[in-house]
Amino acid sequence: MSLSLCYTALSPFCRKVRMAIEYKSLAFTLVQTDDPKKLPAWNPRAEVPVLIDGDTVVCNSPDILAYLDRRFPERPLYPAEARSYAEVRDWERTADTHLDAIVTVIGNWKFANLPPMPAGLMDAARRDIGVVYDRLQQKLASRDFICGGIGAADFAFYPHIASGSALDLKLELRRHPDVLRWMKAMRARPEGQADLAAAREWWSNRDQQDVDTERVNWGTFRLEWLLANGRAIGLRTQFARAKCFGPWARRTMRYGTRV
Ligand SMILES: N[C@@H](CCC(=O)N[C@@H](CS)C(=O)NCC(=O)O)C(=O)O
Repeated sequence: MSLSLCYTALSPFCRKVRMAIEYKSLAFTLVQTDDPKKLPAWNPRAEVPVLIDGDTVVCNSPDILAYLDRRFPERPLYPAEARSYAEVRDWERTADTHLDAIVTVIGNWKFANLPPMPAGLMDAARRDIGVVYDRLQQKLASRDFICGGIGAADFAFYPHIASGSALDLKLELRRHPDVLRWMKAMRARPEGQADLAAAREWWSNRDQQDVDTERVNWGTFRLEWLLANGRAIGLRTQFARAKCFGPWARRTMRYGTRV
């Protein structure tokens, strides 16, 4: 039974999962859509990625990676040893929550029909992302991959940093030389090349993409970061007009249900 991945080339979470599947050399089909209504499997948060493996549907990228490791143990994404596993999860979670919050909130202004970006938000993004990049620089100064061997932490960080750079949240050559070295090495790998090609293809067909620019997925950590920086940008109105989306519309559905 082959795997299907519900995917969009712009989502860092989809890109992480795709890179992990390619790292494991697994056969898979891409179901590409930017419109959650077209997903062939139900994710109550109306989010991608979603992995379909026969009758099994897995949502949420760290859960997908953990599933892949159990189903296809070769070329593991997580170490078996407990402390090392906790360390990889810590870094992956930092990418999925903290880094994603900054990059996606800024990215929402590029893709969604929102009021003008509040003054100072870009500076706050640069300040906060700098702290994450400094930690990463310390880590990568003495190694090739974030937690030793390549794995979930690398595939989680790479797409966010690449997207951040396209949004003017760049690494600094003097401050983060080893993160830049690692980015270059990740991009040169087959998984990085496939990721780059997918992003280029998406952009070259921008006019035909089915992105809904009216509805925004703020997500928990993104909202937290926005509010921590004192910006509510009329969220109440956005929710009232159903411009924000999430699981609330179909509360009774279970994760992982086939449509
Ligand atoms: N925690 C989820 C986050 C997934 C997520 O936020 N996906 C976004 C794209 S980055 C999404 O599907 N948003 C709805 C949309 O783009 O239509 C994961 O790790 O998979």
